[in-house]
Amino acid sequence: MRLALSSLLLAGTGIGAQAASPAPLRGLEEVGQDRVELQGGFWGPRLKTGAEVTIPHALNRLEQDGHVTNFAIAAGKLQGPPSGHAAFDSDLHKALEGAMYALQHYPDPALRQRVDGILDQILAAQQPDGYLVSYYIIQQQDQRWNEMRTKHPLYNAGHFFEMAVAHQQLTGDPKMLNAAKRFADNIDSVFGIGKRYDVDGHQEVELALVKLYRATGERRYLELARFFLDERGYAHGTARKPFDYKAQKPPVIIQPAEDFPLTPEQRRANFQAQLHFRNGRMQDHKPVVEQLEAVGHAVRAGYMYSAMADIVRFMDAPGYERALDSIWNDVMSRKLYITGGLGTGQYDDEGFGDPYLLPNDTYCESCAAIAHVLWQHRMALLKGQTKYADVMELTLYNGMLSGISISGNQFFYQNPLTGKDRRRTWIGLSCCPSNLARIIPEIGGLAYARGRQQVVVNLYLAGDAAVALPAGPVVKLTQQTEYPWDGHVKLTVTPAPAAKFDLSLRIPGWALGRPVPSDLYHFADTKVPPVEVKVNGERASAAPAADGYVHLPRTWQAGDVVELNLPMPIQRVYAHKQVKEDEGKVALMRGPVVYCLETVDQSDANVLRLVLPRDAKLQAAHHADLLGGVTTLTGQALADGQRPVALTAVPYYAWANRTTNQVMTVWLNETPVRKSSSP
Ligand code: FUB
Ligand code: ZN
Repeated sequence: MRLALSSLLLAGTGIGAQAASPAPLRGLEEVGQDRVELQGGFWGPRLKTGAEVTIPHALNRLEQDGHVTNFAIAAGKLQGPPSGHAAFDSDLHKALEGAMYALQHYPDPALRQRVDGILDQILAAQQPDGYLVSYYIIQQQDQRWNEMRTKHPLYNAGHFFEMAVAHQQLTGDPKMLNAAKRFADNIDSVFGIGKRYDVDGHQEVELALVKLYRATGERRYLELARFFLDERGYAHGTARKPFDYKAQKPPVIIQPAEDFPLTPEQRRANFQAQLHFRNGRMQDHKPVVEQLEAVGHAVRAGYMYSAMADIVRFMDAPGYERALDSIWNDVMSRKLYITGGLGTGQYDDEGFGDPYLLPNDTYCESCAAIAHVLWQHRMALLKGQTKYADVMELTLYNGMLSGISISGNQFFYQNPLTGKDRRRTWIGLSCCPSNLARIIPEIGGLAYARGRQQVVVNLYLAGDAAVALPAGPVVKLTQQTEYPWDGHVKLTVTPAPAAKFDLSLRIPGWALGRPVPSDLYHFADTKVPPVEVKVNGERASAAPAADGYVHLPRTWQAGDVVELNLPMPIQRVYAHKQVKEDEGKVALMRGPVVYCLETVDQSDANVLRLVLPRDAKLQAAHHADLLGGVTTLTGQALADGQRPVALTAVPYYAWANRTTNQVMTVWLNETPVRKSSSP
C-alpha cells in the first residue's frame, strides 16, 4: 500500500528535517525522495517492483552470502571467519538504505520487522569505541586502519552513515544515527590535522560525512569530509606533505607481446600490482584541486566528485570548483558514453580510459553510472543549470537502468554498448545489485530542487511532490505524464497559501537538438520542433534562459496548470570524429532514451552487420505489453549491403530481458560494412 500525498504533506520527518538541516552556502536545496510520491507513469511501477521484489531479493541474497552473519560473528553470537571480502558490510548497508527509501513509499510491516532485526544485529557488533566494520572486528582488530588502500574500511563506514541517515529520516528514531555518530567520532579521533594523515582507497566516506553533518548539524563531520578530500595526493604519514608522484617506484606491469594478448592470469597480476600503487586509480596521485582530468576508477571518481560538489555548497573551498568544472568538461567532451555510462576496460582498473577512447564492448559498471547520477545531481544543485540534469537524466534512463532487469531481480555489473550477455540473479561482488536496490527508490529525490523563492523541475515523471520553500509555503506539484515515451507534461501547482515564486522548468538538451552538453555526440538533425509551454491554457514563452530553464515567475494559485510539450522526434546520433570506434556508425535516440538492436527482434539476425541507410525512415510505436511497456522504433535496414530487411530497435535499458545470449548493439552501421570486419 503506497502513501497518499496527504500523508506526504503532513509527514513529520521530511519538511521538519529539511528545515533543521544546515542550509547550503550556495546553490539549490534538495527535495528529498520522502517528499515525492511517484505514481503510475514510467517510474511508479519500478518503485513498486523495487519495494516488493528487489529489496527482499537483495536481503535474501545478502543473508545467504553471510553479510548479516558477519555482524553476528563480530558481536560474538556466532563463531567463524568472516564471509566474503573486506567491503562486504557496504553491500548490506546499501540494500538497507534502499529498504528505508522503499518503506517510505510502501509501508510493509513484515519488511520493516526484517530490517529492524538486521539493524539490531549490526548494532550488536559495534565496538565500545564506536568502530563498526565486521571484517576487522572478527579477526584483526589491530589492523583496522592498516590496509586503507585495498580493503576500503572507510568506504564501509560511509555506506553505514548513509543508511543511518536514511533510517532516521524514515523513522524519526535516532538509534542508527547515534551509532553512526559514534563511529564517525571514532574515525575523527584517529584521522585529521595533527592526527593521522591518510585516505581510503575507495572514496565514499566523504559524501557520507556531508550527509551526516546535514542530519546532525555537527560541523566536525563536514570538516572531516574536507580533510579526507584535501588529503588526497599528499604523502600519508604524520603530517601533510606534498606527494611526489614521479618519485614513486612504479609497479611492475607485464606488457603484451605483439600478437600475444595477456592471459587472464597476467591481467590479474597487473591489476594486483597497481592496487597499492598510488596512481590515479584511486584519485590519490595529486591534490584534488590539481586534478583537472578524470582518471582512474570510475566509481571512486564519481563519489569523490560528488563529495567535492557538496563541499563547495557547504564550505568555502578554494580551487574545488575550478577542478570540478575542468573534470566535468573533460568527461563530457571526451570520456562519456552516449548511454551516460563511464569507464572503459583500458587500464584494467575499472576506470576512465584515454580521451575519445570509448570501446563499445566496454566496462561501464552499474555503480559507475549510479555514482555519475549522484555527481550530476549535486552539480545541478550547485550550479542551477540544466546541463547537469540533462546528463543525470541520460544516465538514469540508459546506463544506470540497464543494470537492473524489468523484473527487478536480475542484474548487470557491466553495461557495454554491444555484446552478448545474460543478467545474473546476483553477483558475488554485489556492489552493483545493492547499489541499484537503493537508487531506484531514490529517483523521486532527483526530480525537484528548491531555491528561496524557486521551485525547480529537473525530471518529468508522474506523481506528486510537496516542496517546502525556505521562504514561503509548501507547494504541492502533481505531474501527469507518460514521459519518456511522450513529451507532454501536465503540471498542477498548488501552493498553500497562494504565493509568488519562480517555477523553473528544465528544457532538456535533447529537445533543443543536443544529446549531450558537448560536441562528443550530435544529432543529425539539429532543427527540432518547437517546445511549447502554457500556463492555465495561455501560451507562455518557451525560450530557455541562459541557465537552460524556462522561468515562470508569478503569484501561483491553488490549481494552476502548466502544460509543457516536448516533441520527441526520432534522432540519429553521431559521435565526434575522434571516437574511432563509432566511425561510420549511428545511434538512435528518442527523448532521453537511447535505443539498441537485439537479435531477437530482427528479421535478419546479424545485427552487427546490418546497415541503416542515412535516409531510411523510422517510425515510433508504443507497445504496452512489451518489456513492461516500451516505445519501439522500426524501419528498414540493409543486410549483406543490399537486401532490405525490417529492423526493430528497443530501449537500450531493456535489452537482455527476454532471452539470453542475444547479440546487442547501440551503434549501427550507417555505411556498408567492409568485407574484412568480422560479424
Ligand atoms: O566494493 C567496491 C566496489 O567493488 C567498487 O566500487 C567496484 O568497482 C568493485 O570493484
Ligand atoms: Zn558495482
